[in-house]
Amino acid sequence: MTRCTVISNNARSDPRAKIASLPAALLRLPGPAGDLVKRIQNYIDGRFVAGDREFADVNPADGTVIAQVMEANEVQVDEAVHSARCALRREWGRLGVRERATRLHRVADAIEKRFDCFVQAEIADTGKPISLASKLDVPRAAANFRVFADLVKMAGLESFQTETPDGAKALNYAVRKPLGVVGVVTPWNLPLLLLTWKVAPALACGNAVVVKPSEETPATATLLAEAMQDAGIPKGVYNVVHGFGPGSAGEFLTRHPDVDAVTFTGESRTGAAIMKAVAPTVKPVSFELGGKNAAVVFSDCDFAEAVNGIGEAVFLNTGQVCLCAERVYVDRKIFNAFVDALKEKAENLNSGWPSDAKTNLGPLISAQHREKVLSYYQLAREEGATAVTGGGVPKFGDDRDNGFYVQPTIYIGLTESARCVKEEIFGPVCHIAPFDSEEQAVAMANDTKYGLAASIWTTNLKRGHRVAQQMNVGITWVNCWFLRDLRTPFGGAGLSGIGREGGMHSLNFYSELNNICIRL
Ligand code: NAD
Ligand code: 6OD
Repeated sequence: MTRCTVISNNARSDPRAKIASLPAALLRLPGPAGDLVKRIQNYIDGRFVAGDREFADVNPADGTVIAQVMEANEVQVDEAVHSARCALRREWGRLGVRERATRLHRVADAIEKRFDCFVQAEIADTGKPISLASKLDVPRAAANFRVFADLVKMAGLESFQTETPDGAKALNYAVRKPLGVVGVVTPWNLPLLLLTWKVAPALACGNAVVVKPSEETPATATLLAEAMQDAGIPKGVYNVVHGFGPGSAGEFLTRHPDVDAVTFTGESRTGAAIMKAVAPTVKPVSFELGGKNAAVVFSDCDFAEAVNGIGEAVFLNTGQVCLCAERVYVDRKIFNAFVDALKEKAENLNSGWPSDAKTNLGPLISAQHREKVLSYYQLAREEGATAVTGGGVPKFGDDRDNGFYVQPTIYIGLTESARCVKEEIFGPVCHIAPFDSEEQAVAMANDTKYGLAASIWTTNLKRGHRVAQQMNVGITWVNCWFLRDLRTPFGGAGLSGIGREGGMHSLNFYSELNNICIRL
């Protein structure tokens, strides 16, 4: 653990405090009047730099402003892209795979050295429970670098001994080359995990990146710059530009003519806007988008395992995981028992302060997102749902009342065509519906324009395989959820995305293959 990044002006030892510290890298500038307001800066060509406008970084747990973020203007985004291009022509572009992999392991080491700073920065931005940030988000960031560093060293490539009908002989083999400058645009729900999930393979393949983290969660992307410096990643290889989407850094980056590829995680309609932006320059894209995921519970499931697993699948990260189950289909034979058990699970969640180790349900990310989720709670009532539990806003009697908490919520009684069953809500909420046959369950689960993930709960092995293979999604879990092996394909069908990342799929997206044919 490093203490290098701790400042004291806002530090509180109270476990209710949203944040004990923000890292020094985020604090290079004093406020206009020399005050101690924290400023989160851009990172361009190896330097932390201001922007000409600022916006507030808000604590979702109590609505206070924790920092000001320096928004990059169009010229700065251009400088970041230029700096990435130049880095490819210098040392980084000449490094062999082994040395690149060694440096990526050092990035993982540097993340682990700053483990507590990353955890604090992540919970400061998102309000997520410390238990989650320290078990999932930050360890996965380090793992992303280690896995892709090892993979790129091990990865083989195709080769063919060729004989043509007219007797010519040749050897064909492919070599892997970087794409060049990759634009990385990421969301706020798992900020560091999702950013490093893309940056690690991009760097492993020898690219340079310009990342545009979500305006809601700028801190860990900036702190990662400090880890990159520590690890000997040359200037220009990793750049961070802060800002919004349209008319701001997100748009400037994705329509920049000198960006060679765009990798994006976020809402489906943002993916559509980015697709338009990249069209004139025909850039490769990888899109990981929204979901309206189903969980299918058969009467032969291990009941306790299914209730626990679906409790996670619905409520983890306050339902703000693209893989979360918002539609739960349960065999009518166990429907009432299942609804009661999930209700009990929801009512036992602890909506505490993020820094409290016992908290397992944080706030939503923002006031605006809470408005959206609450509008679906209202819509569910209008569409005729029965709230089994929740449906409103908790009252705490302390500063959390100024934060963006909502109650964990379970609905029953909607028709399958209801908007609440069709549209992604992205909150701690699900609708549970009964089914009477396996065929009906499969049809209901597949009746969506999305196609990201599904989970199947059954102890019948044959049924597990049979149903899983009929799911029109990118990822199906059987008797588990969000259990990850980073070598496996990850992505979605339909509105849930374009392409697959993970393992070799990431290496294939972040590189160009050059096939060489040698006449023998
Ligand atoms: P969002 O699409 O609103 O924003 C994501 C990023 O895109 C942000 O950095 C934002 O500033 C930027 N952006 C917005 N408009 C842009 C534009 N026109 N041009 C360029 N950049 C633009 O998504 P969000 O609200 O941050 O995240 C929640 C959504 O992300 C949900 O729909 C969720 O399902 C999805 N998601 C998907 C996955 C996955 O792996 N499939 C993972 C996490 C989140
Ligand atoms: O685990 C991952 O690699 C991944 N991309 C998870 C996405 C979660 C969505 O919110």
